[in-house]
Amino acid sequence: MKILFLNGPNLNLLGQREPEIYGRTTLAEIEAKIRQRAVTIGVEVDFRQSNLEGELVAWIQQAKGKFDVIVLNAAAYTHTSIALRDAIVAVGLPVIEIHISNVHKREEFRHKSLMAPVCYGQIIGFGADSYVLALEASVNVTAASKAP
Ligand code: CA2
Repeated sequence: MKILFLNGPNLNLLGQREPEIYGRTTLAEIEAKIRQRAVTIGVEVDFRQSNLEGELVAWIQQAKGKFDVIVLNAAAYTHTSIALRDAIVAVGLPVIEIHISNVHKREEFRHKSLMAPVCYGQIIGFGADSYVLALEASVNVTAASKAP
């Protein structure tokens, strides 16, 4: 089983600024934790970040036939990107939307996700653990879709 983790704009800055919102863990540290846990549960992971909408769209499109589940923190594109939403629909893979912060406790413009209606589910507000919870959830998503 292969899981693709995609991270959107500015998430490369994690751990460096706004620790009261996003914590002190860097994206590299999150990736290391995910890779460690993936070995334990016996799944393969790829972990990527881009500040470019088009690159994220391309990665979602290319995931078909290569990955079983996509875990997506689209960052600010969550609230704006019809292109990412269309790519999720086109790829036809289960996508788990995740956020580090609880977007519903924050500014109103973060309450709306254009991704949510086309995603399998959401994991929001658990800090860096949102990634670990999504990894665990990914295994169950595939298991459920293979059930008789
Ligand atoms: O809580 C999340 O995971 C978000 O996806 C993070 C996005 C934000 O636009 C979403 O509304 C919620 C922002 C990612 C930028 O991260 C930074 C980290 C450190 C310093 C500045 C930005």
